[in-house]
Amino acid sequence: MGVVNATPDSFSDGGRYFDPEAAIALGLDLAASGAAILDVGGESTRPGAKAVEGSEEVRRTEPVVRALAGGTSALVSIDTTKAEVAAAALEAGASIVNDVSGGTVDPAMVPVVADANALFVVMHMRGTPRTMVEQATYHDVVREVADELRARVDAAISAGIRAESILADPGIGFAKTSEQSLALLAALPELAARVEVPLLVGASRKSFLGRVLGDAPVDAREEATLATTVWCFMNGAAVVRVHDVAASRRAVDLLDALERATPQGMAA
Ligand code: PMM
Repeated sequence: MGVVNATPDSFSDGGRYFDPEAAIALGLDLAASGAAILDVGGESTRPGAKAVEGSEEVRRTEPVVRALAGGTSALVSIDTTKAEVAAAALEAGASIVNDVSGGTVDPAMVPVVADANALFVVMHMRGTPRTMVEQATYHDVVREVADELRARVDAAISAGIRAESILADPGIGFAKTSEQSLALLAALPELAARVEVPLLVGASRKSFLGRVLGDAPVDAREEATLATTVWCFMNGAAVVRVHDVAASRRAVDLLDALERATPQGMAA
């Protein structure tokens, strides 16, 4: 899954793709680099980021979704917590709704996804991006995140979304300290077993990587991001959400070749 942020204040790309034409060009480039999914977002989820009106978020994302759904063979995902934004994107050709609140911010979200028969990414967070930092308190982060995620998955199923249409995401960096994010990544197989739906992981360029690397800035986190891609796929994740799709794609091609290798060294 390649990240297409149509926001003026994203932490990772500093609003470079705020202009819809630039966001569309980025999405086309990510698809050409091998992204199976393009995740279009119009509201920054940075800790403390300013809220955006639904109408403004639709204005930012809808033309980008329409162009990418029509212009690539990748699936298009809308990264939003608002049902109004999800509905506009689904109408414009999106087939996945990626909700960082797991359907908890807007009660109308799950019915919109169910009615459209869309895929739903249920991410784990506590509070909102404005309040999440002080809610990173856990006794057993893996067990608690798994239980809270599973509860959101169950709520989505009860409200009419098919279990086969749901992916769960531990929400790396969302109401998690760096140590808690690392603990969740280290325990991906256990998390997958507890949540019982395929996992999506978004670790790309996040601050816990900077912390591990001795306060490395965003533009010095690419190799560590690549290590998370390899780690996630070797530990049972179904999808990774990344900015540099070409690099992750090349790493995944190698993993695929290793998986196909025969003991005799014959071409499979
Ligand atoms: N991270 C961000 C935004 N949306 N969605 C999912 N499902 N998982 C994530 O980890 C996630 C997300 C924040 O990162 P960005 O500003 O680079 O988009």
